[in-house]
Parts: sequence; C-alpha cells; structure tokens
Amino acid sequence: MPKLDPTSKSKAPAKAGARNTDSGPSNVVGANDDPASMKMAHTQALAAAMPFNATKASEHGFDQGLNPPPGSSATPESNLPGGSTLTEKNASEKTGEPPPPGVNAGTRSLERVRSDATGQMLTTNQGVRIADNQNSLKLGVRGPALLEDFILREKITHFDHERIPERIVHARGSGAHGYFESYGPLSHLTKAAPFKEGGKITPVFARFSTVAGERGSKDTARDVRGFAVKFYTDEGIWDLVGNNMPVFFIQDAMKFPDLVHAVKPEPHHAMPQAASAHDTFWDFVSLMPESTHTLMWLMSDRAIPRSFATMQGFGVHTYKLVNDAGEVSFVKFHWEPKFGTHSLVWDEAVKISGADPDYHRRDLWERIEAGAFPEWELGFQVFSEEEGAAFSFDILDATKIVPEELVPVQKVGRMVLNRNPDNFFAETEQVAFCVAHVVPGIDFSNDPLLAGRIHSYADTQISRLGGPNFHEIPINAPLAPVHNNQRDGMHRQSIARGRVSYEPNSLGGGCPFQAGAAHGFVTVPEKLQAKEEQAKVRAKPEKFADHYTQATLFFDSQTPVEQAHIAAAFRFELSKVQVPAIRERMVSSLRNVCEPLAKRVAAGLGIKTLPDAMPKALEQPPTPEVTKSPTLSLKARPGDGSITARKVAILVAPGIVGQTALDVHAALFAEGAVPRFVGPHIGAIETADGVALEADASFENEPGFLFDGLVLPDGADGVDELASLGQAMDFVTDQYRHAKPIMVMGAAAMLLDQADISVDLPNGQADPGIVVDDGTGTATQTFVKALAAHRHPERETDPPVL
Ligand code: HDE
Repeated sequence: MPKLDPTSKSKAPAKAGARNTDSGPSNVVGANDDPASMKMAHTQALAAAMPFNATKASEHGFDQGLNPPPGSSATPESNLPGGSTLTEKNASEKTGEPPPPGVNAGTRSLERVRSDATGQMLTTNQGVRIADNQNSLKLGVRGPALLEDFILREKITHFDHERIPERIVHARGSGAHGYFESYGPLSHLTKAAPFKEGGKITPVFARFSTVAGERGSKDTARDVRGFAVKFYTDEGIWDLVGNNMPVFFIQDAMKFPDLVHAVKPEPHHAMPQAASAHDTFWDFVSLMPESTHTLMWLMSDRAIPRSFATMQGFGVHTYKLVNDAGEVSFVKFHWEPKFGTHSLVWDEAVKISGADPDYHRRDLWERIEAGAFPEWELGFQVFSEEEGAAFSFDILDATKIVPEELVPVQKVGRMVLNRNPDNFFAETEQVAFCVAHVVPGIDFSNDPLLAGRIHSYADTQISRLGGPNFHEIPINAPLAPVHNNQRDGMHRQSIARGRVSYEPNSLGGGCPFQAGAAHGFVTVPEKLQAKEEQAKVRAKPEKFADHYTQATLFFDSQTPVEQAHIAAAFRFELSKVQVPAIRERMVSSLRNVCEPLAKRVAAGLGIKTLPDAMPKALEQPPTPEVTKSPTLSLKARPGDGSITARKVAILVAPGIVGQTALDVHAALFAEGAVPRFVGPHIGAIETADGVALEADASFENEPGFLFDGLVLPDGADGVDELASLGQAMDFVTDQYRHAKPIMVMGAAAMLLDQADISVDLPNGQADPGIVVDDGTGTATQTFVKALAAHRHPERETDPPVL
C-alpha cells in the first residue's frame, strides 16, 4: 500500500474516507498514489457512466420480449471497482496469481482436478503425511484407543459418508468420454453450437443405464436403456437425455411417479429387483393402454441389448430447432450405432445376469480400452409445424414415433466414445444430466411429458448431489464461461470477485450483463391460436387417445423371429403375475394390437377362452400413413459387417491340436474379435502337437453364454476329454440354443453329435451358423461371416429342444 503523500493535503479527506466501509467521502477525488481512493474514484466514474437503467424500457411488450437487447454495461478505468479487496494483489502460493480478466477458472478442463498418487506419500485430507496407516493410536499396545487419534477419526468419518443417494430411476449405468463431430454446417436448421460447421468437434460424456434396477442390479435385465449425452458446447451444456427406445409408457408427467412406483420392487417385500415381471407393473400398464406401444418395444429384444454399443438411441420427444433467422423446425433425435443393433436372447440374458451382472459395463469399458470405440451417427428427422399438424398422430405424444417412411432420418454427425473415466464415482455417478440444459438453437416442444422432465432433473440433483451447486462438480461444469449473480449454497466452489451479486448494477459496470437476443437463449415465441389452447385445462388432445395403431405398426414391422420373441416375453412376464385378472386384462388389451399375438400369449398362459378385447378410448382412429416400417426391426441395422469386439471361445483340453487352435485365434484377433482359450482350468494345456498353449479362462469362470461365438478344436484326445465334461457340453448347448455361430474343426464333430446338434436346420437346409472345417482353408473366413451376422435364429424352436 503506498504511503499517503502528506503534500497532497487537499485529497486527504477523500483518502481517509476511502478507508471507511461504513460511509465514504462526501466528495471523491482520486489520488493516483492511493489505491483506496482510486478505487473509490473509479467506482464513482463507473456508476456515473450509467445514470439510469437503459434497458428498462425493453422489458415491456410482446415484440420486445422476442428480441431482448444486450444489457447496458460500462467499462471501468481499472480493475479496482470489480475487485472484492485491495489486498488481492498480495499473492501467495495458495491464492495464486489472478487469472486474466473475465475468467471463471472453474470451467476449465478436468485436468484441474485430476490427482495422481504415483510415487507420493500417504497424507490426511489436510495434507499431513501419515506415518503409520496400520494402527490406531492407543494407550499402550493393548489399548484403549484414544479419542485424540485425528487420523483414524478423519479416515472413518469420511468412510461413513462415502455413499450418496442413487438415482431414483436409471440408478444402474456406465459412462464414457468422447466427442461429437459435425458433418457439415446446419445453419439453415439450427444455430446450435455443435452444428455450426463441418468437422467441428464438441466434447461429450455419455451414460447408459437400465431404468428400474437399483445401483447394484444386473445389467441384462429386461428394461428400457437410458442413453444420455452431455455436450460440452462452446455455448454451454446441451444434454440430450434419451432412451434406446423412441417411445415412452405415459403421455403426461403427472403419471411418472405412478409408473415408476409400479415397476420398482413392490413396497411390501421389495421384490423383484430390476424386473417388470410382477403384478404391480402389469396392473398399472394394463390399465394405461397408452403404454401398449412401449410395451411392444419392452417385450422385444431391444430390451436386452448385446452391448450399449449396439443400441439405437432416441430423444423420444419432439424438440425444436431454431436457426439464426428465428425459423423453427420440429425435430426427433436418433442415434444410429456403427456396430449395428444386436441383442441377447432371453435365456442368455438370464444366465449372464448370474455369471456377470456387469456384462454391459464390462463390455463398454473393454471396447474403449481395446480401441474398438463405440460410435453412433446422430440423425435428425425434421418436419415443419404444418407437416406435424397433418400427421395422423400427435407429435407431442411421447407414445408415438414419426415413421422413417414419413420423415427420413438425415445424418448430421457422429459420436465416438474414446476415453474411459478415471473414476466411476467422480464422473459417472456424479454426472447430472438435465433435460432443461439446452443451448441457443434447440428448444422444447409442448410435449406434456417433456414439461415435467424440464423440472425434474435439476430438482433431483439437489438431494442426490447435496445442494444447488452440483453444476460446479467438475464433470458437470461447462467449458463455456459461467458468470451470474447466483451465490452461496452448500459446497460452493467458485470464489466470485467483487461486491456485486445483483443486476441491474452500476457498481460492477452492469456486469455480468444480459446477452440479448443476438447471443443469448431466447425461447421460441409461440402464438396460441386454437380456442381450446386459450384456457387452463387438465386434459389431453384427441389424437392422444389412439393407443394401438402404432403398437400394431411396431409388431407388424418385426421379422417372424422378433415377433416370436415378443410373444414369448409377454408370456414370461405375465406368467410371473400372480393375479389372473391382470393377465387377462393384458391379453384383452393385446387383442387390440394383433389377434394372433393375443392368442399366442393366451395359449402360453393357459387362458382357454380369450377375454373380450379391451374397449378403446378411440374406436375409429385416423388411418395411419404407414402400416409397415421395416426400419423398426433390429435386423434393419446389421452394422458395419465387422466382428469388432465380439468375444469368441476356443475350447481347449489336453490332447487338442494346438497349432490349429492358435491359427484360428490369430485370424480372429486380426479381424478385431477377442478370442479366448477356454479350458477345464486356466493355465498350461498339453497339446497333441506339443505346441505351448495357455487357457485364459475356464468353463467355470467364463461359461459359454458370455461368448458371441464358439470354436471347437481338432484333436481326438482333447475332444474326448471335452465330451466327458458336463460344463464343456453345456457350453456347446448354450451356444447352439442362443443361436450363436459354432465352428467345428476335425475330430470336434463328435461334440456336436454328443450334444445332439444337427448341422442342418429344422427345415433341412444347412445351418449357416455352424461352420464345419472341411480342410479347404476357407472355414475361418466363413466363420467370421457367420459371426458378423451375430445370430442364426433360424434354428430356434419354442420351447427349445436342446
Ligand atoms: Fe427420466 N429421470 N424422467 N426419462 N431419465 C431421470 O434424473 C423423469 C423420461 C432418462 O444417466 C432422473 O438424474 C421424469 C423419458 C435417462 O444420469 C429424474 C419423467 C426419458 C435418465 C428423471 C422422465 C428419460 C433419466 C433420475 C417423466 C427418455 C438417466 C436421476 C416426465 C427420453 C440419466 C436423474 C443419467 C433420469 C425424471 C421420463 C430418460 C428423476 C419426471 C421419457 C436416460 O430426474
């Protein structure tokens, strides 16, 4: 602090006044040698530059509301007025050097908070090195333990509070970092930051989840999967919080707690976990016929994906795109997986849930670590308000799709997930997606389900993440600058400089000032025209009453195998329902979707006489534009034809021919698959040709249903050994039953015989999923093709014969 200049006597009162915080000098005269009075003088000049609130007039009237101006601001003569304290320049190692003006250091990359203990000593949370991490402090070696032991107490206290509430829905999940790359400028459609130019990269964090199960529940439950993507755009966070199915069970947020209570474990005994196959779920949905379309998806194989990387994603609701000129289009968001849409079969999903409850988490992690990065293209279905109004269904109804035959999907970019999190809790558990996080260029439709979501997501974080500052948790912090007048709250991290935390202000030169229409988010204006839109009412639009047309569309668009799986899933789920009236009610509802389906399900449930079809809310629904949409079948997206990341078991036992097994292994690995030698035990296996070979998995620790394909090796003694082992034969049977490809080499043909497996399909044709090595050298490539096709369901029978 400069000393007072005794010669500048005339400024002394001002200087002295500037040292008081309860009142100031009556007349501010700046003295260049005195920071306090300079601050006072510069603040006075800044405040005087804003003699009135220049934007006040713009707050009034409809047209002004559409086009708010930027807030008025004034630039201070120095950085003194914006500072909290004159002592800020007294830097220490802790306070650091000031960042450049206008910077909020809390929004920088995650590197600012990553920690690395490599080569470091253990410390307390206060950074005090811990000499002994084995013993608590005791009076003598036999105790008693002392209250003074601050090291033990800190450690235990922290441990006691390690858990946070799990998500009320979507508790079980897994996530990864990556990027979104825009294919080209989309300025004619939207001004949203990620789409501004071709090749533009926006960092993302994606999380996939099941809905109903608790945080520790199995991955392969029959359930909808969450598909949430956080875009860290340069204009703020955009969260596209979607699912792997394009429709939802209910039409109005009012029913969401009811739906979730119905599907979650029943309240009296808290069972079943992560399952919809119980009374309360089917009681609710059978009384809510608008659920029927989503039930068709839920009973389809979409609900038991092979991998997060092989699921489609959907924004579900209709959103709006807005361009620079303020023109609005409606949009549905789609994610299309590069590796195709592939699913499990139910028997397989059930078995996997026991052997590897982390199946999907593991798969996502392993793919990324192996460099087989999951990838999706983002697609837009764009239509105008007029087009939307003319559709036979309501675009605000989340139980309806817009068929791709009606509005094609245009690909606008791709998302690649190329980095696993460092820490599951800090990133995947603490990430807070929020439907209300949109950026200029994207806006909401009036979907009443969406409206409830806009509220819910921020609200839930307040109890889950412990207060209103969850946006400051590093994974949630935007990369775009954050400046506002929100202050305080639990766990506040940012240290706001200055005395101003309100707007309008002149003491901070009006800052942070409102961005105005040119830069800021302006909600799309919407004029309500129809009479029924001009009064408050609790009701739904008429078109929402068509509950069945699109359920039928979905079912009719599936392949016969998919239809059979849907029927079997209804049969299974409803067979778990204890109250017959609920089963029958559901069958009566299915009669409105498809009579043969209802009959098939009824037969499976032992219902001899079909109940009457459920009365419809809308007896004469409008004629649909599309009655078959092949893109709704999983088969429509086979993927890139590769076998990237597919797991293949090569069975081994003492006496197999080692070299051929190694050759197949090498060939599969070269194609991007992950082959493993699986034997009666891990470790060295003696081969017939003396080639060194190690089994990396055993029949016990990695059973057959965890693999996408199976190779049975040559070598008579080895094959005999395998044939004598029940677990090895289960391996073979499961692969066959789950319609997966099997390659048979030389002597191993005997294993098929022993398992009663025919190389021909029930219709007499050759089973394309069983590749017998005929010695011509082409078998491995044929097997690779069979593996790329993923499954060979032509061999399936219901019930399975094997
Ligand atoms: Fe959610 N949903 N949801 N939801 N949802 C949550 O937010 C909610 C809905 C979805 O990986 C919660 O942070 C309401 C549809 C995903 O962290 C909560 C309604 C769709 C995730 C919530 C819906 C979703 C959530 C629980 C009806 C597909 C996981 C924890 C009005 C478009 C995000 C949380 C993640 C999570 C509320 C319906 C997708 C409670 C009120 C429709 C992917 O806020």
